[in-house]
Amino acid sequence: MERSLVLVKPDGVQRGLIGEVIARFERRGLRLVGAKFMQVSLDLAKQHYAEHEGKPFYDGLIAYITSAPVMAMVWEGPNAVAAIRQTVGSTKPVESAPGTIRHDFGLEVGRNLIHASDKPETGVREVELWFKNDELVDWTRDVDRWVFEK
Ligand code: IDP
Ligand code: MG
Repeated sequence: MERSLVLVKPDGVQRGLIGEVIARFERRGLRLVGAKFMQVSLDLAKQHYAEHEGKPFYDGLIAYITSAPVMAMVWEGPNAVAAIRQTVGSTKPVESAPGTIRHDFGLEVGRNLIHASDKPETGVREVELWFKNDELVDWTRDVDRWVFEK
């Protein structure tokens, strides 16, 4: 089953949107596999955003993600990465479709509330980076057969 890392970033946590984000993914039919409320270390922030090192917004991005606690989660489902990115919206809130999280709650790219893995391979790498194996729960729901075709 495909998996994505999801972070409710510090602005989302400060604005009381953890429940809103969880509700949207639950409603979508995705299955929660792991969750932890945590302060992000500088080391983890740098590993997570390594691909952006050297870009003009990099220092601000590291300061943002380490500025206050985040809610880190793993969600799974068929096409979970694409489904979650769709619910999250585009990187820039003003380019996000109405109804997406970034559209409905955001204005600025540097305060875009949420992170989601961008490809299935990224999902695998990010889940490994953020969670130990024993922090992830393998489980099934009674409703799975009404959400998942196979
Ligand atoms: P994504 O979060 O939609 O995958 P990425 O391009 O991977 O977007 O960028 C990672 C994060 O870096 C964004 O979510 C946003 O917080 C921040 N970011 C990207 N571009 C800018 C920018 O131009 N200014 C400020 N922050 C940015
Ligand atoms: Mg990205």
